[in-house]
Amino acid sequence: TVLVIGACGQLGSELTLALRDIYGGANVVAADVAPPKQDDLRDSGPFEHVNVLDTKVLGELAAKYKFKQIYHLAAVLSATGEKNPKFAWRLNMEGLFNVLDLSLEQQVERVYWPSSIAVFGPGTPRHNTPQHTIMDPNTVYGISKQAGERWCEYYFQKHGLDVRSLRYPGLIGYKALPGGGTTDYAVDIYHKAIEGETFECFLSEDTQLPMMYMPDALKATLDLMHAPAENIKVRDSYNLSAMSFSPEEIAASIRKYIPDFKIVYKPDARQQIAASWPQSIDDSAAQQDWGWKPAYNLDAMTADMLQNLKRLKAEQAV
Ligand code: VAH
Repeated sequence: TVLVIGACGQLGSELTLALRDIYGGANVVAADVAPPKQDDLRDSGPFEHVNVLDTKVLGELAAKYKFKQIYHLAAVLSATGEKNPKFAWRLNMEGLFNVLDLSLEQQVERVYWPSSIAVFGPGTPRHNTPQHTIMDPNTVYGISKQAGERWCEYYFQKHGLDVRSLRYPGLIGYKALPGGGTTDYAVDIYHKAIEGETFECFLSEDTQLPMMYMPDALKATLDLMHAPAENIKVRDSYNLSAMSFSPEEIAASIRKYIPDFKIVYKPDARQQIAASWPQSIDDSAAQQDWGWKPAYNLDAMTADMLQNLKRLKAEQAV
């Protein structure tokens, strides 16, 4: 059995469905602090109410289902974390410790835990950021991801736990609205575009950020987790990349499909967070160790996003 913690989030809701396609719905338990909103997620397999800070419930679930794999995705993201620093640190770190310790106790075979380009900071080389380089994150979220990477490598080296991790760029998908990320403007922009509304962007027009379309993020996660253990040379977290773009570039891509789309720029506190992150990432280690290769560029993502959002809008209109 597979456990997905944070299964109702932006990544979790799509990863749970992908895992259920592979392992069978009944064999993938979706766990979160709130039940699924999407029908396909709710109807495709078991759901359990889990707060990752509650070790008693985690232990009971592990005894009940005998998990072979755990995907621990629950976290407070960058922008929200700056509003609640102490809670973000507690949830992100204690949640990870609970999952790492549970996995050791229950002999879980493989654990997945997402890191982020947020582990990099103002002192990090911003172009083609190397796999091993300066990491001086200045958000609580980034600090928790940097510390979490160290602990994952520690549990692998000291206890032999097969825990694997990817430093995701900003993730964009049409199924679940994201919560509290600095890159989430790139999801909201598509929703506003199909509504024919002017988009108010909270980042400045030239803010280049590494980004990835959800199908690529799912492929990378599953390719990493299905690779033979001896191929996994990086045990803190792999750099991962697909594309980089700025708000004005994604707006231009949208205008290829919606010519009268309008955008205005009103940078807020999230501009400082974005300015501390890399503009592009060197993911050659992931390419070499487990054959990583993205499929979507900006225009392919825009075409797919707009087509699916329009379809969902039409379905909901009936
Ligand atoms: C965030 N979407 O914005 C997340 C991600 C690289 C960004 O970590 O916080």
